[in-house]
Amino acid sequence: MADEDDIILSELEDDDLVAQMMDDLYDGLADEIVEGTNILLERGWAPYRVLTEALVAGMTIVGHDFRDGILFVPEVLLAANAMKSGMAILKPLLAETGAPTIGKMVIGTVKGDIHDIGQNLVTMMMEGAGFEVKNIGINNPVENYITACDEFDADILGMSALLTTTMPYMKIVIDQLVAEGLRDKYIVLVGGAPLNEEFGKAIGADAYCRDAAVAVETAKTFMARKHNQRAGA
Ligand code: B1M
Repeated sequence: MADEDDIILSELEDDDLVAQMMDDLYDGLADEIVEGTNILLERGWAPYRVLTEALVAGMTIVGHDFRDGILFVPEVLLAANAMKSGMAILKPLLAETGAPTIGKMVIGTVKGDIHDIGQNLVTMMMEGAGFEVKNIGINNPVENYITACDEFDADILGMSALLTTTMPYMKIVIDQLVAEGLRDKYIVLVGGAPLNEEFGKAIGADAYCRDAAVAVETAKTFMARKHNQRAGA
């Protein structure tokens, strides 16, 4: 759009720049997000503030509109990609400044299933919300989950399945956690188009997450409970 081309990000006041970045994130404009992120950092914003007030806040709007059927997968992937471009700048700086990590999650698609678009979206949204995520990809047998959770010292185990034939494999993973005495060590979240809440309960997961925005909110809720339990112990 001609009007948009006329906007010079570096000439905007902080509030207007952040609002513009949210629009640009919504529109999946990665170059503009990189520019806006660098401008805020140059103006002395802490990396964590840029992440939360510009990128995460923008992605929250995207997540809501995705949930409400206003945005669709291609747009959301572009927005997520734009967010990743900003996050790539912030990631090393956040590590330096020790911004708080909300929690650590291992996520992967179960054995026999190669769909990964949804779980990649969940990964990006979780990272954007302040979680550390180890994404172990597709077609994961139970050993992959258990090894990754152990090595990564995960709080949360996330599983994705898109096929009615592969979703039962989630129960195999959970049963193995129980057999090894590990079930209570991890918050188990499951997701994927053919699942529902009843299925999540039936296989012994802590929660079913309808979409990436719900996954973030659910993970935050469970992590808060975990911290409260520790504090009360
Ligand atoms: Co496939 N496929 N596919 N496919 N495919 C489906 C799933 C299907 C519903 C299409 C259809 O027939 N209508 C159907 C399944 C039918 C069923 O089981 N009931 C199907 C089939 C049959 C197959 C094959 C068997 C086809 C064949 O070969 N004959 C085959 C299986 C391969 C295998 O896995 N072994 C197959 C292959 C493929 C492609 C490779 C071509 C491709 C995948 C590419 C890729 O992922 N890299 C593909 C695609 C793209 C689809 C559809 C069209 C789209 C899936 C998708 O990416 N959705 C799909 C139809 C559909 O779902 N409408 C279909 C977008 C994504 C953002 O949504 O993954 O649901 P979703 O993720 C959401 C939530 O579910 C949730 O958050 C995400 C973001 O909001 N979520 C989680 C997901 N995982 C989570 C984990 C969490 C939390 C939330 O953990 C905490």
